[in-house]
Amino acid sequence: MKTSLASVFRRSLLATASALLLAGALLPAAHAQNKVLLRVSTPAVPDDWHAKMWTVFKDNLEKSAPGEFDVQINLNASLFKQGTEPAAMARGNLELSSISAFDIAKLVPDFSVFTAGYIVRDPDHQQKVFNGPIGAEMFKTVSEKMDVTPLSTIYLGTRQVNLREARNVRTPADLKGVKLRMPGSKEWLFLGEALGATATPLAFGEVYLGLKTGTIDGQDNPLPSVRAAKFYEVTKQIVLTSHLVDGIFIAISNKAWNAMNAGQKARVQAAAQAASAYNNENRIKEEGQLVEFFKKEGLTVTTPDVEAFRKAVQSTYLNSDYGKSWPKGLLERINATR
Ligand code: KDO
Repeated sequence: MKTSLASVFRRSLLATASALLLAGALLPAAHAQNKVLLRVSTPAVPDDWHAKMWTVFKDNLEKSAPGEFDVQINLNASLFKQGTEPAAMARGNLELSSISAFDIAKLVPDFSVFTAGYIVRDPDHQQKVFNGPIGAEMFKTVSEKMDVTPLSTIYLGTRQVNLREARNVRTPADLKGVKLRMPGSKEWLFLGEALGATATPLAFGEVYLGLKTGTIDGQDNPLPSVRAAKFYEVTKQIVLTSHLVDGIFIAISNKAWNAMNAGQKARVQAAAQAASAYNNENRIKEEGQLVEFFKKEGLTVTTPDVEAFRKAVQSTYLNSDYGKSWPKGLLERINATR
């Protein structure tokens, strides 16, 4: 059979075209595989700032390194249960989460100083402590003992007591017998007891129903989370105890961190800073406006004898095994940070 030059040319064009088509079809898959996978798990509800901040994180990375990272955000504790994220990260099953001082204190006992009430004064103090030498020392220990690296400090808000039925609360004695929900770990329960209540462990996702049905009498959380999780719909009072200026930390598993090159680390770090700035700015602003909102929703908002709470909580911690284990001078250094 005779083959004309034209038909050879046609055939080779066809071959090239189908090779290109095949490559085109395979390309997205190969591309996705080469992306750095960053799975996020958090119990935060979608409308809370520390949930929305993960979109800021993702967008920031998409801008600084288009197509380089695959950030997968899982809210509402849908991927890992609240409090189990650090173990999941250490095992390499999860790359990112926002972990609490209470999560850290389980493995780094010195960190329990940040679970104690009335230690950190305000959001500014919190940033200065964690972005200064104390934070640097502590985060180094966290990385060594927990196999996760903290990247930025998130202001979760100042925790207040939120009750199902209104009562006259002036001092810790007035919370006697109140079943106050706390997250499920002994460090959290200790804080609830220090406030004078009967601390009851429950995961964040179960609190709304617990308040609605009356299996708990109250819960403590920062006002923006009371709004975002709609706890105000099933409670009647907020007592402004301001007992804990709470912080969480965007942390990455060391497995994921150590696999990154210097440029990737810098971009992830910058994205974590952007997420933190977004959360902190919005949360602080909203926190200042929420008392009015809750009043409009029909809640009673009261201010107790905060000095009485401060004294009781501080002395409970100082006389406890927690307080006794804090390294000499740490509390003084935290207090002296301005
Ligand atoms: C909570 O369960 O009360 C708490 O506020 C504890 C925090 O450490 C953090 O886990 C937070 O819930 C969740 O992110 C939900 O807002």
